[in-house]
Amino acid sequence: MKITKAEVFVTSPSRNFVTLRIETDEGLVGIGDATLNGRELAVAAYLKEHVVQLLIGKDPSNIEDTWQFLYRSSYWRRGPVTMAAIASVDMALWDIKGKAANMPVYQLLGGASRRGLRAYGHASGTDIESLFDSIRAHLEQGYKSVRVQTAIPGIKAVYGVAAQTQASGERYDYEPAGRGAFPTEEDWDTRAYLRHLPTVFEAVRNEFGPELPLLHDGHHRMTPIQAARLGKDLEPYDLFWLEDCTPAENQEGLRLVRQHTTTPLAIGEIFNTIWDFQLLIKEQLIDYVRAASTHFGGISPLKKVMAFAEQYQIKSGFHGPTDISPIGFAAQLHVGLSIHNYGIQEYMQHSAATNQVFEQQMTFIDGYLHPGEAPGLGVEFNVEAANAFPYQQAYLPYNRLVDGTVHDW
Ligand code: GCO
Ligand code: MG
Repeated sequence: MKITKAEVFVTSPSRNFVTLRIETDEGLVGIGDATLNGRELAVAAYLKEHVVQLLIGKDPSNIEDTWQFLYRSSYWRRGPVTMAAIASVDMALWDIKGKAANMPVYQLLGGASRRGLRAYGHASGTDIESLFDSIRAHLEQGYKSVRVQTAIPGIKAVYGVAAQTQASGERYDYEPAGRGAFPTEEDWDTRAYLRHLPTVFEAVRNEFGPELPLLHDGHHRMTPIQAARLGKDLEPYDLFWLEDCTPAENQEGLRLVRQHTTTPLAIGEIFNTIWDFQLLIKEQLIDYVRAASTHFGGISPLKKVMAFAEQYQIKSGFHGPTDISPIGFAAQLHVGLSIHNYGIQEYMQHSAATNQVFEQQMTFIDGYLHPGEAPGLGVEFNVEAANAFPYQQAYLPYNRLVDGTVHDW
């Protein structure tokens, strides 16, 4: 089999997605996700200008060889743009291999290790009542685990808290990428956050009882000592995890956090390679691997990092916001279904328009996800529908402190 064509599509049904579509001389088509929220066109250009021509004539069966070739021949390696581009090739080749074998990708990865994948959704509220309503709405949809994000008194806009209306029609609880020519500015005050958050978790536990797994995303905004304090203060409320409690670059800071708290930690949504996890896994400084197939070089490296993590009883918690396209999402469902050390999957739900462009086989039944039994990844890319939604410039917001200093968002 040979690759005869590789095309890059940028489409914006509710939000921007970058898709690689590979054709073979045997008529099989494979698709991959290369979406990098807010920097989409850089990846599209990387693929169009530097990768697509290298694929023509190659045997699509050689997934590992193609991955190593793209990674090592580029010399510079790593980085979100490179790794999202390589991820899309990797996924498309797994898709083709599955279709050639007439099997879903999870079968090629070793078969199913469980019946379905436990998922968590994003509840949020501007006050306790609206937060409770949001948690109840998630429970009604079948979610058995819920991420809790809340407004903070005195702060105007906080990451993860739903806007009042969803102009985009996206079926999720907040819009992290605003369209327009400049990122929107939000404000931040860590001391106010540290004071307020434990009171919210106390209220949630009192209302919903001890069983419900609760998660929280600190979104890189604390120093290690602040994160240590928060982890300690949240211990009575038994979190499933505290995510991105410090900026991920400062890995040694996690040692300090660990010394002070038994709240489980999840990190890695902005990591690009297995090497980014080396210290954190080896020293058991985290409990959950937050990598996303799309930003981590695809299915092949995700399997490898989870095999490494398995030696240390560290589980998966793959990044699954709606800025991962349904292709990237399906890719990590296949990995999640096959590995032994599966933990949980973030699941925000794509919009109807997105589901028109990416026709998914994936199911969400009674709180559990399954990638389906279709050969390959189980997602069809509708080119005509994609072309009806042209790219629209969008940026993630950013934070400033009260005195104007830029802060992690
Ligand atoms: C999460 C993430 C996202 C990111 C988003 C940026 O835990 O789902 O933190 O909400 O902010 O993916 O594009
Ligand atoms: Mg996060």
